[in-house]
Amino acid sequence: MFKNVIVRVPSKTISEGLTSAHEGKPVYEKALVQHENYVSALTKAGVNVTVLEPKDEFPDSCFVEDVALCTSKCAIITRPGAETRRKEAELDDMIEALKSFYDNIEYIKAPGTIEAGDIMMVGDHFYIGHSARTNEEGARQMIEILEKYGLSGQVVEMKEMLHLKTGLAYLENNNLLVAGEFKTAPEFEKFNKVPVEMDEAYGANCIWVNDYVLVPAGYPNVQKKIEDLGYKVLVVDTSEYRKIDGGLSCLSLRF
Ligand code: CIR
Repeated sequence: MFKNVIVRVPSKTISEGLTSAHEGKPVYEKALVQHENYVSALTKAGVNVTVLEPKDEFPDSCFVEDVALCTSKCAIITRPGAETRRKEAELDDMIEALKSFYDNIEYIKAPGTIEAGDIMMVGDHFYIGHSARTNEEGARQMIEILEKYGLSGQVVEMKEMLHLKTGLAYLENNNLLVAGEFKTAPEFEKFNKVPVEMDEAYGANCIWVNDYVLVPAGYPNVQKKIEDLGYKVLVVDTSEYRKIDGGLSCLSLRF
């Protein structure tokens, strides 16, 4: 069960966020409303939500998932691979918020880079995508830290997606949403794989929160598959975040 979530209100500069999508620029006012609805859905799922202030100097800073990994034993501050995002991991208010929940705070150091959107937690084990943002040294340091706390990690090679969790979502109870290259990845054979088709690939970025699953609006086949597994679904519109490659998981730290 998750008790706590940390989010950051999107900045006025969100339209300048990094993107590979060709879907136009996010509309700030709309992004704000969608963020409020996201927080409401999380609250409904029974977690306490800590809301951090926006940081206009960092257009992507609402994607707090990338700057820390929150485990049952420690929080690990990452070192983002995207240069424009690197200093997001040094923002005092985030580090203070994490210190209020955790006695143990660890840090990834140069030349390691890692964004926690590349890390999927399955119990005490963590799958780490080796992506354009997460390098071998970042993954090595992360696994070393995890092992220090009795946790474990393994690297997953990937080529197509921005982050590991762009195409994977663990819904607990062995259920794993899989899209694109991860459908056939040997690492995930042991799971009950729920395939997400190409035309709804963005819908693979769902989050499990205490028996609810938050699903992005506009992906009816994904939604139905999740409902058929017996989960209560909360649909949240993330259209403005999609324009800059962001989704439901990226917008929060859950622990
Ligand atoms: C970026 O490119 O870094 C942001 N525009 C999107 C980050 C999405 N984060 C995530 O998937 N964990």
